[in-house]
Amino acid sequence: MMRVYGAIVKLVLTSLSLMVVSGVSADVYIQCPGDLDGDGVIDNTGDPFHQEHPNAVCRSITGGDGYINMADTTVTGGTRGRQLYMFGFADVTGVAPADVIETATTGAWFPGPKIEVAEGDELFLSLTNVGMAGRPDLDDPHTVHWHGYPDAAPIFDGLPDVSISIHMGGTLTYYYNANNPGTYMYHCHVEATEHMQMGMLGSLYVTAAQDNLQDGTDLNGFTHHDGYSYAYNDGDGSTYYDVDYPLQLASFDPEFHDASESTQPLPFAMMNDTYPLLNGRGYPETLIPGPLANTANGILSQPEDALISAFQGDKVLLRLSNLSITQFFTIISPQAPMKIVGTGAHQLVGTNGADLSYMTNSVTMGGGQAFDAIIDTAGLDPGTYFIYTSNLNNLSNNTEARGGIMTEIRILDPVLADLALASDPDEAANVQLSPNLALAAARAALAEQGVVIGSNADWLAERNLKLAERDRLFSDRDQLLNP
Ligand SMILES: [Cu+2]
Repeated sequence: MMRVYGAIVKLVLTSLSLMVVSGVSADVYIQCPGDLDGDGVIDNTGDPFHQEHPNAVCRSITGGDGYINMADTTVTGGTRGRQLYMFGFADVTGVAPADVIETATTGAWFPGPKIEVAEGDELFLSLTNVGMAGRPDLDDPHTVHWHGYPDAAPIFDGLPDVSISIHMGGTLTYYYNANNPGTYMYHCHVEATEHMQMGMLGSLYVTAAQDNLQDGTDLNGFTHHDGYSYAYNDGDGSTYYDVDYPLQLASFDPEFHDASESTQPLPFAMMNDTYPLLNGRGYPETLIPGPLANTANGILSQPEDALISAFQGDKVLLRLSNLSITQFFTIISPQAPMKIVGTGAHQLVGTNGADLSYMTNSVTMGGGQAFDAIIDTAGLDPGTYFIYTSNLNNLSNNTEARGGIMTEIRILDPVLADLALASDPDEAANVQLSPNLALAAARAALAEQGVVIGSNADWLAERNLKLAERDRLFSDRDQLLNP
């Protein structure tokens, strides 16, 4: 224990000294054991710092501002709906330190980068505050707070009143031991009502150590095999899943965002969230696979779709969370019942070991609540099923009806899906391409054509590349569904 605290103190002191330096140059300084060039990627596991932290995992994110589009295209008449100014996080893991500020300025995402770590990992999560270029009068700091996480060290808990917050140009590497599996969420805790309404939210989960048992291990009659995953260390395979999806609920008030962009008094008391969102999108954009580019600067600011695909027979784990600061939401799945196996990052088991999981078609979530819901598709025919909110006013994109919190579960015939995948062996890798890597690839492709990112014209070219990539993912997905 002392060793751990010693390491924490050392990290904090080094971070503080680096924060002072970072104001001087455009570089950012992050800490990642075995990362030799400062981009947040482990280069050398033989490095002495890494040998001290063999289970180290590194992520590098930024806090700042940016733009997002809502889904009300009928109202706006365009390909994207109403554009909103926002605050948010972005992933810069793999970006060279000298390029972080430029990459992430007005480059915020919503929701923030999904953070997934395995039980036993030590996460070195670096947060750089790139400032808010759209609001040069603001000098707000940012933090990362792991909501509901039971044992974050107070110094890394992100409450600005009692710990460190990160000012513009500064970087702090947060340090966490991932020792409690479950579904969490994270957000900025600085002026929380404002910064959360503006978009500083993200999904966070810790996968269970039970995933790494030896092949053939008996779990009270359930046989574990390599590649099996569980929501919790259940001891009996009852939280087994084949595929998991985050479904993060949130909502935006367009008048609040517009007031923020135009430096007007913020209407806290009149807050009225009329854009209900699932992974940062209203229906039907929840179904568009891959990241979406915004209309302000072409940045892929909406990284996460909410389309749920599974082969018939799969068990699908939905990691449901609500980070709305104004509303409860009820999610229903009328045709495909859900088994709730956990809430608040705790498996539903009594102190005497009794199974407290339950079957339901409906989950109601207050702000800050998370649920782990498993849908068993074994009894469902291949086809499309719907998940949506029963709060009818939340089935809209502001004034446009037929939107809001709704998505689809597409259950594929395993035989047909295998055929489609076999015809394109790169398919799996392409679908996994992260927004961050897609952006880097787009930049590299443009650089080869002699186009330097920076001017508006170049952004348009880059955006077109991204849209082409999105269309390609779209057609691949269609082919998979209708081979
Ligand atoms: Cu903030």
